[in-house]
Amino acid sequence: MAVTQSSLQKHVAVLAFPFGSHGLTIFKLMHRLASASPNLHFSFFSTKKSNDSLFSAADIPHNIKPYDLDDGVPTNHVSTQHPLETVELFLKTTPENYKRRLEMAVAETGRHISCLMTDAFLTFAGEMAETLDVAWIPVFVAMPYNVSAHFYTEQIRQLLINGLEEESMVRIENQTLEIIPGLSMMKISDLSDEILMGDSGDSLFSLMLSKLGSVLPKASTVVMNFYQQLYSTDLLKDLKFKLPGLLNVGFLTSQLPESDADSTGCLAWLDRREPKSVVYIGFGTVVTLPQHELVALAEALEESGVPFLWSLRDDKVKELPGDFLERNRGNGKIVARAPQTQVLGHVSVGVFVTHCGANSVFESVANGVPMICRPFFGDHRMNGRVVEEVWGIGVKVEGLVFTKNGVVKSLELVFGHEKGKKMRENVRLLQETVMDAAGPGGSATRDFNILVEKISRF
Ligand SMILES: *[C@@H]1O[C@H](CO)[C@@H](O)[C@H](O)[C@H]1NC(C)=O
Ligand SMILES: *[C@@H]1O[C@H](CO)[C@@H](O)[C@H](O)[C@H]1NC(C)=O
Ligand SMILES: CC(=O)N[C@H]1CO[C@H](CO)[C@@H](O)[C@@H]1O
Repeated sequence: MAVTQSSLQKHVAVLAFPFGSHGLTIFKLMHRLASASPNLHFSFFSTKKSNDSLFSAADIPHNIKPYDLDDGVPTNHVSTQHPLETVELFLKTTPENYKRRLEMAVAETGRHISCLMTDAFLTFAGEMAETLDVAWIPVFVAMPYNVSAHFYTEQIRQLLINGLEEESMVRIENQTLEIIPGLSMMKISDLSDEILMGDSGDSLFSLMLSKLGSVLPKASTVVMNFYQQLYSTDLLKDLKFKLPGLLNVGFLTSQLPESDADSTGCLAWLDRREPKSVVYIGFGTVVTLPQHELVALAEALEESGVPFLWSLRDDKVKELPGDFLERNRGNGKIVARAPQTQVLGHVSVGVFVTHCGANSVFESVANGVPMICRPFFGDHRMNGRVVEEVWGIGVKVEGLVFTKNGVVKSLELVFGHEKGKKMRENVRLLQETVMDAAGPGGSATRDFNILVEKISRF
């Protein structure tokens, strides 16, 4: 592309939602865009904590500059460990914290913002873009099934209210969402508390998400961390109708990092195992397993005798049964943090025990690894439903909590049963689909190139 004066002036502001793997996801997208568009300037806004981990890699393109946001946590604050606590504190400071830093970036670079690319959860960004008179590009990092539930929140709540009048809550939980395009396989109990609570909940997070359905259609371009081929027909049709500027650029976090350093020794350990024999266990950064489930999981691993690689923080390792580590040294490895994409890409890994966060599911699919799901909150239950019933590439643990017997059964199913064989076959086919779509000439590559083109014109 020829360097023109106008493209030299462009300044893309990227606003991260700095929780879970949201920050990493939009960072990865920006990284690819910045490499593809060396003449554009990118300013990235996230908290210091998030910036520190994202910008520690060596290969940051020269045209990206990070800015630290106020995280809203008061000094001397005593944490309650609730996963939404820091989110709420952060949201209290928005959008002013973003606005202050945006002004700083404009002053520093001498360039006006040319477009605002943000995590789609930051629903206030639509208005910010309007004020700045620039295009807004929301990036949705969870599954499209999740966005659909936010388009039909009113209908879902009505369904719940009608149901409650006639039946008890226990019966309602199994009611399916047939009336919602693309969600017929979901049950009421799969939905998140944010949706079910309605406006009665006073959380800023719920309030922000409740605006998704009304603000997203105002954006001329909406980016999904997903592949067009992986939608059900109904879901894609409905979302394309609501969001005509939908671009499916593919999974953003599943690409392997440049460095192949193995500081934890996980990969060398995996090298010594049989192909597809190892259970990999990892619950991301937000989920904490209660101790009784941790113990049940450990006992199940020991009982079934399968080799395991467990990503577990040091403070949780202390909660394991007495000499568990000693007894299982030959068969298992525990590390504080495993390099997940590389681990899932290793031939020895046969199954992933996961909370079913969207990026974990995507990384598993991209590497053709079936899953055992233990959903916790947010979109996990919906994702688990997709994994088990829509794609047929995994199983949820019995009762949705870890018990020794439940885990042993799930492991037997995946490794020994005819159903497990079918899951591996299904996930291999999905992996191929994803590789084609991400390859040269694939649909995700095409949509990414459209995005590159758009941001240089806005
Ligand atoms: C809902 O479905 C689950 C799983 O199929 C079942 O165990 C449970 O008994 C059902 N609940 C009711 C009230 O029918
Ligand atoms: C969509 O995902 C987010 C992130 O996990 C969650 O907070 C939200 O409640 C989900 N929505 C639904 C309907 O599950
Ligand atoms: C503004 C800024 O650069 N903030 C942090 C982002 O990440 C880098 C690299 O780790 C840190 O040094 C900065 O403090």
